Amino acid sequence: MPLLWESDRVRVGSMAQTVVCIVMGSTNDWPIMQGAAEMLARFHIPYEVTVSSAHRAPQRTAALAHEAAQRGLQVLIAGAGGAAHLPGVIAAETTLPVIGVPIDSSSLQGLDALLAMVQMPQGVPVATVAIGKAGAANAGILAAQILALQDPELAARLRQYKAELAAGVEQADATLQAQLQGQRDGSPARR
Ligand code: RP5
Repeated sequence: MPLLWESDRVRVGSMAQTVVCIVMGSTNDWPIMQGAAEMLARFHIPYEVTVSSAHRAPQRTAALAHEAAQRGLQVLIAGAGGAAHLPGVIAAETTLPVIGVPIDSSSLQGLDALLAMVQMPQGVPVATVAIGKAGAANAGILAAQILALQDPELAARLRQYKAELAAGVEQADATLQAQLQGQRDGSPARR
């Protein structure tokens, strides 16, 4: 029997097994949630993307959560805005780790979604990241870090990413120091 959501999910990645599912409450969340997808792609993690809604499609959401583990998924990333129950409802139906991304799609700029996700009751955690784009990217990184516990090659790619972050700061500081030196010398610094 096909899964409720089999028909319209999108799979990306070259490895045999899709291990992360990105779920979002609306296709309108995709411009933000794309940040999670980009991070997963950067770390060569096969993922799939689908839309579901705790409120508009509760049965579809429950089926997604129920079937995730048996389909081989290992981490679920759920983004939603407003009264954002999507990650919490998914977390209620699975023992897989669930990462929640609050989307700033309402008049409260995502504060509503953040509180809905982070204030889960004891027993049903949602690993809630920052509101919006930074949070979506961090969700992808966090998923990679969870998967890297069992994958040394992925762990190495994460170490390389950290090294690139550090190198970026070194480069930014070098540029700043050159600019400041140029100001002190009374001449514009060359980049
Ligand atoms: C939430 O409601 C979605 O995650 C979205 O952020 C928000 C608005 O959805 P649309 O009305 O734009 O589809 O369920």
